[in-house]
Amino acid sequence: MAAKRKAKAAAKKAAKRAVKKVAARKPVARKAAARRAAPAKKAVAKRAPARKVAAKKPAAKKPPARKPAGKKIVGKIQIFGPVKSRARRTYWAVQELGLPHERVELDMAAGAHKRPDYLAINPNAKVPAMKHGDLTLFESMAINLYLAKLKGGPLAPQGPKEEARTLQWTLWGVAEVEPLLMTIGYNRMFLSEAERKEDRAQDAERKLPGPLGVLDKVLGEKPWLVGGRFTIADLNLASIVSFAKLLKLDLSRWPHVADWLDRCIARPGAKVG
Ligand SMILES: N[C@@H](CCC(=O)N[C@@H](CS)C(=O)NCC(=O)O)C(=O)O
Repeated sequence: MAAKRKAKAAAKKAAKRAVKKVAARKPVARKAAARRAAPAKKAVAKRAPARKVAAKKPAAKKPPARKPAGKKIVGKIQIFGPVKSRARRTYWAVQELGLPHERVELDMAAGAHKRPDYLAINPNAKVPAMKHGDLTLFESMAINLYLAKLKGGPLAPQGPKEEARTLQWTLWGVAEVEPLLMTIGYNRMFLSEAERKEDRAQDAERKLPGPLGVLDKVLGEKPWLVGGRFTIADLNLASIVSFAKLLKLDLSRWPHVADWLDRCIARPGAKVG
């Protein structure tokens, strides 16, 4: 029995020692865990500033404010004509192209476009006209095509095929659409009541579905006239077709034309004031 008690007491002691050992190991385990955690903390501490630097980098590399792509222009560009005239389409072009320019808003009511200094620039006594270095130009569309080519970039035609298509739509607008809209405009708006002839306006309005139907079909197949992007061809033609809005003509019969026109004139560059 005594031997049994002795053995029991020895077992108890051994168990106590074992508990002590574990207890003693706990702080060690805690320390080890702390040590294991420490490098992690250090790594976090190390990574943190690295992350800060990484976050700063893109800010330092921030791209400059988006400028329209294209060549740098040398020499002063002057555009002659009031905003409420065909000069508006040229102001639209220079704004779209991001070209620095000077506006010379002639007082046409006072006959500024008939004075010798202006006639030296445009002998037709009409606006717009443009001066760039030793080049003087009249005809709004010629001016716009020159400016687009001068600047280059996405608004300008890329290659002979795009150039031909740009000319096609620009000349077509001037020849097929503008005279009809002008006839309506003169006979319903610009001429004095006594001079207006409503039958002329109606005749022009009857002819309008011809060209606008052609344009509607084309724009039903693609969003823009040339090269799948907004170009000077869209700007030139939209500047003509938008005259229909001023005349309050209903374009809903040509939904693709109406949609395209809205997209063109909603562009920030089209806001000429
Ligand atoms: N085809 C010319 C037409 C120019 C034109 O007729 N402009 C009008 C103003 S929109 C003008 O200057 N008219 C002279 C006048 O009213 O005396 C162009 O597109 O530049």
